[in-house]
Amino acid sequence: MSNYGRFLSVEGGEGVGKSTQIVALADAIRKAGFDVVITREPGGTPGAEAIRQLLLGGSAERWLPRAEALLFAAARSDHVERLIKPALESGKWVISDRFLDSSRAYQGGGSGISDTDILALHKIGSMGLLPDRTLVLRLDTHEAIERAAVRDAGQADRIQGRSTGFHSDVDSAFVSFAEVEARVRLVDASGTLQAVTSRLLSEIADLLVAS
Ligand code: T5A
Repeated sequence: MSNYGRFLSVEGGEGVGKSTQIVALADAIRKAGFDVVITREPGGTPGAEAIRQLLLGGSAERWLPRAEALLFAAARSDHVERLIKPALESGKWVISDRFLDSSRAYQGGGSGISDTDILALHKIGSMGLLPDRTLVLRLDTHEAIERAAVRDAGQADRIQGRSTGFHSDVDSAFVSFAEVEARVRLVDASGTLQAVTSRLLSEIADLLVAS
């Protein structure tokens, strides 16, 4: 393997523990001797963080699905060109809290934009960059809502606040990606923090050994 870094994305529904687990995952990868950059979507660079404010704030009807998909793709383009690619090229591991598969699941599975169109936007905006591994955390919807509600004191953003049916379509989309794409792994997010971290680590063990 060259000194090109590894790219991981962590995906899943709201409140399943992505941000919490990414910190633990990064600690374990650093202990194995690698530099790790943690980032998030939408966001990660000043331009993409500005687009994040447009996407997550305001009324539920602020954006229709096509405009929303374009804004996520524009934010991702800036994120990939200015942060993710340079970090990988300098040999660092990058862990992104959400990436392309969130657009495929939310704007695709949840809002009806075709997967072909989402992937076309990704090719234009981000040169089609895919993670080496995508870890999808899955948790019973009620438990996830409870975790997020405790953390946010009931203040949902404009996408988080959509219907249970929408979030269930999002989850089904993530499952369908794992059925056909080997890089996508479903990981049970229930139980203790440590139990979830060790499940995640076992899904990237081969990448750690090969690097
Ligand atoms: N979106 C994003 C799209 O529609 N299209 C796209 O292309 C992209 C990139 C982003 C929103 O944008 C949408 C998806 C989202 O709706 P966000 O604010 O970045 O939103 O938030 P989310 O990514 O949805 O994630 P959350 O912040 O809601 O939740 P996390 O990160 O999954 O969960 P976390 O780690 O904050 O944990 C939630 C709570 O649970 C506790 C934590 O301490 C925390 O309080 N917890 C546990 N409790 C018990 N046991 C465990 N094992 C626990 N693990 C965590």
